Amino acid sequence: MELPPQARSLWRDPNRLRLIALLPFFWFLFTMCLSGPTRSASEEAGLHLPSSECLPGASRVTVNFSWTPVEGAIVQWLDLTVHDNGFVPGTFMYAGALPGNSHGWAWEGIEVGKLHLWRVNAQTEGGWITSETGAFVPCGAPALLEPSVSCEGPHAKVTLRWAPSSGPDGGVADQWLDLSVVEDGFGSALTRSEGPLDGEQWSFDLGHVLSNVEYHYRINTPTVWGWTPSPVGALQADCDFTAVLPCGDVLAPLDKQHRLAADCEPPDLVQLPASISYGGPQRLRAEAADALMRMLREASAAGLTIYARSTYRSYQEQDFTFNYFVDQLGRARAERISARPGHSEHQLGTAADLTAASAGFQLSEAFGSTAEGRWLADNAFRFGFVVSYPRGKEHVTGYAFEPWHLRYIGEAAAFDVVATGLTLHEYLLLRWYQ
Ligand code: DAL
Ligand code: ZN
Repeated sequence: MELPPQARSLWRDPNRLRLIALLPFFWFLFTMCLSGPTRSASEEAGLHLPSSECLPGASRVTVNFSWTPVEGAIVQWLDLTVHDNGFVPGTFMYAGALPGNSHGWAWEGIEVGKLHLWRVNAQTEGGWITSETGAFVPCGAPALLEPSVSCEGPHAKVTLRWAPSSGPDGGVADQWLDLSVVEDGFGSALTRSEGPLDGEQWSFDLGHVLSNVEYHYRINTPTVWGWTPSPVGALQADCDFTAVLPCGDVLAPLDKQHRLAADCEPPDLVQLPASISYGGPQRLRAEAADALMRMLREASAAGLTIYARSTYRSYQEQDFTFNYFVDQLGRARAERISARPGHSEHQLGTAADLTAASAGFQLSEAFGSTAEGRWLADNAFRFGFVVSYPRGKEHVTGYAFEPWHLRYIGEAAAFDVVATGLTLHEYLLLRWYQ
């Protein structure tokens, strides 16, 4: 290509050539002057995800904003808008003028569940720099309300209720219900999760087998901070679907599935002699009282002094006893050592809790290792008594080992129990339903 004469001379001039070589550099300096530093505004004023405490049931929370301030900023303004209105002047809130080097601000009273946009403006020598825009939905954890439980025929129906946290559009946020039989066991294989739920309650059928199991539950809502759970609630359907046994039968298979009516009282209670009673007057049905006195007389002849410490207990007394243990030890432990009202052999008037000085007059496992406890384990059947809750049989009887608790069933039946090696519970059930 033929160059014009001037151009040709330009190309030949070494000084001009040097100038041309430097042109990209001049261009770079020029653009820098016009546009400022090449680092982006968001790098200058980097926003960090706001954090907020999730307050159950709260409609407003404090949100902590933080960012990286622009170097050399003179003053900064934090803009906040509830709707995506593009920060149109006059429609958004702001916190200012914040010091140039400030990098955080706690903003109180921000509404939960709504989409918020925010940004930081920094005034510098070179003008205003605006950060990128951040978005978040403040977290208000759902609050649990009182559940309702009803016992309908063979079913326990439970309705869990809660106050949901609201979603970005003011509606209900995504919610998941976690249900667990293990306290704090959410996330385990035993957790059942239902969702997404868009209401304020959820009903389910516990059936009757699980009606006496304690459940733990919570509502979980996803937000930009991750899952925000409600506090954990506990519930138990106290439905009694157990069979009612006739009153006054010595061989009634009383257990966790069979009970006596609340007004069932033995017809022939007699008071035991004070000499074998501990902790106040003790009463048993006449036949059982007679057998007990014979048994303790023979123990005494063998040099062992045994006392009756707790004998007949009415439905109301058992109600008090069971609830005392629930208060003291919690329901799960109470269920292992105490019968619910209507389910105790003590209401039959044929069960006696026995103890001795060697066990400190306590009803404890230690009694089983005393000479008196061992003698009873070996000899009680000869008088018609059986240890109802033997060691190592909790999975069968439903109760922990009680070496002190003996029930009178008559000599023939007691002999059968020993001969078969069954627990009293198994033996009586077999007899009852055969
Ligand atoms: N301690 C036994 C189980 C009762 O309460 O009858
Ligand atoms: Zn007892």
